[in-house]
Amino acid sequence: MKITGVELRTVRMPLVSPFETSFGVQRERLAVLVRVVGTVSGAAAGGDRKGREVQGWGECVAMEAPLYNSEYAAGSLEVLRRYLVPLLFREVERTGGVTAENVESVLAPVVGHRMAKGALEMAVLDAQLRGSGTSFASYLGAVRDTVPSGVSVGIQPSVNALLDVVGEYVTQGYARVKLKIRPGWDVVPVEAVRNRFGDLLALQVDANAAYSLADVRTLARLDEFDLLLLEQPLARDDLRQHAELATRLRTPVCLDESITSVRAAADAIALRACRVVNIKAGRVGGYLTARRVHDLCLANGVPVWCGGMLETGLGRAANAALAALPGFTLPGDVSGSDRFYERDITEPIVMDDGQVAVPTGAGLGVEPIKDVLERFTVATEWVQAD
Ligand code: NPQ
Ligand code: MG
Repeated sequence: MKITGVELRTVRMPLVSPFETSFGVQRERLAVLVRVVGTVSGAAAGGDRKGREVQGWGECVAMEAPLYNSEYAAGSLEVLRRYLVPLLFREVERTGGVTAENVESVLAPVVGHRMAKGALEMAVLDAQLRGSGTSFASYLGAVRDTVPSGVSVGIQPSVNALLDVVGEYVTQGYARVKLKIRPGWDVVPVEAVRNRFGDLLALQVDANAAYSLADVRTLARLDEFDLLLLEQPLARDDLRQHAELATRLRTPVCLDESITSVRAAADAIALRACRVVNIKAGRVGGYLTARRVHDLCLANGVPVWCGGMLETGLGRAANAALAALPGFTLPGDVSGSDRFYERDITEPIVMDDGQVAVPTGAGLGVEPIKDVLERFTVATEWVQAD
């Protein structure tokens, strides 16, 4: 497609309740959205020589502050406006167009900033697929039309509060519960949840890198609670220590923050640093790379599941499509929009009977609702070819 303009929009959405993790408490979701506007020609336009207008949406999952990883919303916005979008325009000028499949190589001169790159690739892919009438799911290779829906439960003020919150999600029918843990909030709350809800509850925990190898004894105490997995216990850049820890635990170790690329996933598997992989498209630079991480894990017999970054309906729709690939054998953090938002910017993604439907429409299959989008928008700018 030819790209004529890119809109960068910042939205600020209140969360239904504070979300606390080992790195802090979030009360709002600030997100950068990317809208790519362009034209498609030839076969994709049904033989229309002049080209047909298309647009596509992307969502950058970087948080407002660099707490989950080094990226942060204002930094993503700056790198998009100043480097990434201009690289795309230069490519269009040089070759007459871009495809989602070559966005990664076009953006490769910029080091890092995978979440920003992933958002731009997602927008180009959405536009391309809307142009050809193909859904994200069908393009990525989905094999299911619904995906099991898990929920991530933040650190609570007390164990009683935690039991109430988990009870609510269990009643709603979530297929799996993930508890956020940190030193001082681990064995006691996990034991309480296991005792209250019984052995049949699919339960796992996420430490967001809050422990060190000195905590092996505490982490090993979690073994008795039959957890599906322990997510990212140690530092993001320490595969070796994760491998060491894994030999001391019965609970499978899963990596999230550490898996920043196909190469990182290959290293983690080769080093036996994890037995399960959390895939987040933004963290690895987009849905195309996410699919390659999936393919690698599937080939190595490593189960994967789809992580979540408090996405709006746009990212949530794309995640549902990704989670429908064959290697996603564990429920993901693909919950209903109402888990985080009173009002989503798209038609809400709905959890029903523990499942989320995979969108079937062209591209993402969902679109922002104009007045809702405007209500949450705090800044908009256009980047145009010079
Ligand atoms: C995780 N998410 O798996 C992340 C981390 C996370 C659903 O547990 C604002 C925006 C707050 C993104 C808090 C879940 C966030 C965020 C936590 C992502 O590690
Ligand atoms: Mg995580």
